[in-house]
Amino acid sequence: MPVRSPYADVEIPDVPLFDFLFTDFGERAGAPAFVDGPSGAAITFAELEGMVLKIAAALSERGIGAGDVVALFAPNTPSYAAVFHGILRANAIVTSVNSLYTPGELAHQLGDSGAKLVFTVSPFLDRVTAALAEVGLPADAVVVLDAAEGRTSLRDLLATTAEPPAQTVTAGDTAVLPYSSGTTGRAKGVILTHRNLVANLCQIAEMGDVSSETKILAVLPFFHIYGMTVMMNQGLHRRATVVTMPKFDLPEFLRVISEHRVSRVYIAPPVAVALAKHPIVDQYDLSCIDVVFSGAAPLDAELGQAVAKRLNCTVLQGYGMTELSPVSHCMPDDRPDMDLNTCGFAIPNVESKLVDPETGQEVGPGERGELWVRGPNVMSGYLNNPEATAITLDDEGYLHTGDVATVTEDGVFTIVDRVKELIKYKGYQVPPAELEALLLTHDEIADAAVIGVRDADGEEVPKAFVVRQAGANLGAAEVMAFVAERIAPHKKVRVVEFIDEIPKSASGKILRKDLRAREAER
Ligand code: AYL
Repeated sequence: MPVRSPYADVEIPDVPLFDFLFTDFGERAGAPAFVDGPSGAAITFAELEGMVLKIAAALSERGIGAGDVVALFAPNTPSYAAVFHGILRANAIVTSVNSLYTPGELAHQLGDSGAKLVFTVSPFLDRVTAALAEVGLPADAVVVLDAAEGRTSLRDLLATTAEPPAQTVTAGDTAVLPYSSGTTGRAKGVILTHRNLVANLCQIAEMGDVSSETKILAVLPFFHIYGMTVMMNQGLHRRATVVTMPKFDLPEFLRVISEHRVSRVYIAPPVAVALAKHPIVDQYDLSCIDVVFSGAAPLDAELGQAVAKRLNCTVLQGYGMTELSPVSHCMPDDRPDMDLNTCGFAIPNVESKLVDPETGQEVGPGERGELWVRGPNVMSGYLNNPEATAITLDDEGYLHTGDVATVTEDGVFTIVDRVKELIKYKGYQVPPAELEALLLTHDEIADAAVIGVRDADGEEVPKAFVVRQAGANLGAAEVMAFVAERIAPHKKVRVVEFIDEIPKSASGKILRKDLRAREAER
């Protein structure tokens, strides 16, 4: 029997995201919706709505509308939110791009998603220009959020006198295309509809105490679904204030929390290490923090407890996946006592199953099984990739997560392992298939396989097993440098081992489990 959420189902309004979020701000209209952490510059809910409508009007004037994809390649700032919702309000689709991507990675996402226009910031223009040329898009298919000589800027769009277009999208239409490798292969566009995003906001509203009193810190990027839904859009939904930071830097992070009196901090586990252990933390008044919420990779429970004790706050953990919009399981605010090894309960409207991958049979409480999730937050599929969709979503609507979990009689889930290829470095996805394909382009590499291993600090890092071409004398440093020059820093190969042969199945698939077993014996 599937495990139903212990929470009562919530109603999911059948409306596009704009209609769901931008209604009746009431007393909050003049309150800050987004504050730029470094500078303190704020925009109110009413100002944000005004910007969204102008951006929609200007995009519509430029011929962007239903079905068009627009890329957003920028760090977290208040204007990120305005552009994001402006694109949706123009009836178009946002593909959010990792701001550390190289031109090649950006070009891949632009080409694959069919993006027509890129919003970015001036320091990223070199990479954007190279990527546009690579995919054959016009060099002027760019809008900068700040300002750059000879470039269309956000300010230009906001100056339009046109009216916003009629809203023609409906809840079932695609809203965003974030990229995820899922259980296998390279990064793919994850089709999330307006309904998916609205649903996840309604679902998480039942779990967390986020209100107009809350100040959310958004240092995790809005381009990733965690930042997009849980910080940017949840903040808007609950009429909270979201304080943005363009990048993580520990002293600046602590200063922004303290100065803006942030009450709710969303993190990935590596930040917990700093909060628990770094001496500098004591130099800041962090008494404003009520909740530190960790997701995106497994949190070490002792570390979580150390953070709770040091900051005198509640520490919570959630589980999610881009394909789940992203949250499916989390701890509620009113259970600060929960075991931090767990990910809490299935959120409202979510059904979960744990399935033995060998037998396909559902397992009972206490037993390990692959986590399958069904609910209104489950993606509709991968863009232009029916094969990947078919192996991930089954006929009954369950998404097969590739994560292994256990559940108690009370419905508390713990993630215990991962059976998919995916590696997570500091909470970011590293698809082994992408690194393997890249390694194979090196003249002196005959074959390669990549798996996740633990480094000395217990962090998961990508390790490449490399077979040299006959006669080649390539070294580990050269392999790492070759990869590092071509991909974003979080995907760097951090360990290399030369090997005679990559273990493969009869059908030619890399036997990652053999490589993992080999690692375990070391
Ligand atoms: P993606 N414990 C263990 N593994 C986790 C956890 C967790 N708490 N959360 C995410 N993962 C892993 O698409 C897991 O392998 O989305 C999962 O399949 O970048 C993969 O990360 C998904 O990676 C929230 C809000 C988590 C957001 C998220 C992060 C979504 C990350 C909980 O409440």
